[in-house]
Amino acid sequence: MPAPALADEFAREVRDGLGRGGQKTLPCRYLYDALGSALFEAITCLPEYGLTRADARILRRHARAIAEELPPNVVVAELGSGSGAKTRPLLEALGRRQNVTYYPIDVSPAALARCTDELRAFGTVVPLESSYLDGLRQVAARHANGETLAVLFLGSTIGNFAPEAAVDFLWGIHECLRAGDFLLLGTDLVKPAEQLLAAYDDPTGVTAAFNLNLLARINRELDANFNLRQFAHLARYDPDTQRIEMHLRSLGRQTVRVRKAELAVEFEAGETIFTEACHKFQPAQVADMAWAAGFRTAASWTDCEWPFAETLLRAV
Ligand code: AVJ
Repeated sequence: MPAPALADEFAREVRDGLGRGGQKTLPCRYLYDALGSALFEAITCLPEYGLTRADARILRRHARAIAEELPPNVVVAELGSGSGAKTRPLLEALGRRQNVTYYPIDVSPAALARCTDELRAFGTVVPLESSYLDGLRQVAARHANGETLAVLFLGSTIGNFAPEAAVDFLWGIHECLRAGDFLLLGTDLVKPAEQLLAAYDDPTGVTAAFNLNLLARINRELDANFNLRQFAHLARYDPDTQRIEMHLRSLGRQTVRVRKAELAVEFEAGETIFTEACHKFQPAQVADMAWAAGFRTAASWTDCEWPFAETLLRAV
């Protein structure tokens, strides 16, 4: 008999991911509840995690050059704006020549409130509390003739998707655009494995806390009984797929109950839950991925201190 449908999407996805044979998984977007988002902000301050600083550095150093690539009638939408701090220099550069409308799209109302405060001095901020593509469809519906849309998808969040899913997602963005609209895509580039492992398994344990909080969230929201001390954070780098994998490893044999998912899960000692993949890119792979989704590269900027690329793509 098939399991009954669960009303709650989170419960359903937890049951799908943990209730199966083979590799157990959980979707990485559930890492970002209020505590998870705060822990991610802390990760961005870690000396070992250079990604966010590289992203911000490029946007700061090249804000004018990026603005010059965009036409004067541009409106800006950002997928997963967070606090908006990284975007500020670009809006400032655009704001010098025109009044810009900026649509931050985020699932977190707290992030949107901070972002609106941070950026309202530089343009008309219209926050949208929504998932990425739903939000972008709302922007597209308001998008007037004669305006050019520039979508920002920063921070290498695209790296969370498997390669095929990344192309599908970029197609999803493309469907909301017209020919001549832009996408500014941030991608973390391949770098030595030791550097990546340190970034995703920092000695202070902030990333471990970020990962373990996913189990704590399941305890809180789905009435589960994970003992967090019986799981350990694990980060590994697979050079073939060019990705960091984050897992939670069961320290012993144990059974965990997740009441709202109507689930009892058994773990062998050493068995893992795969919680997040962070793909790294060669510059040519970014262009290929974008090409496969209907975009052409208009310009790109890279950071040498922490290899990272900001690529401006044009929809065809
Ligand atoms: C927010 C998805 C870009 O992949 O580096 C940081 C998330 N996970 N440390 C990343 C993350 C562990 C981050 N992204």
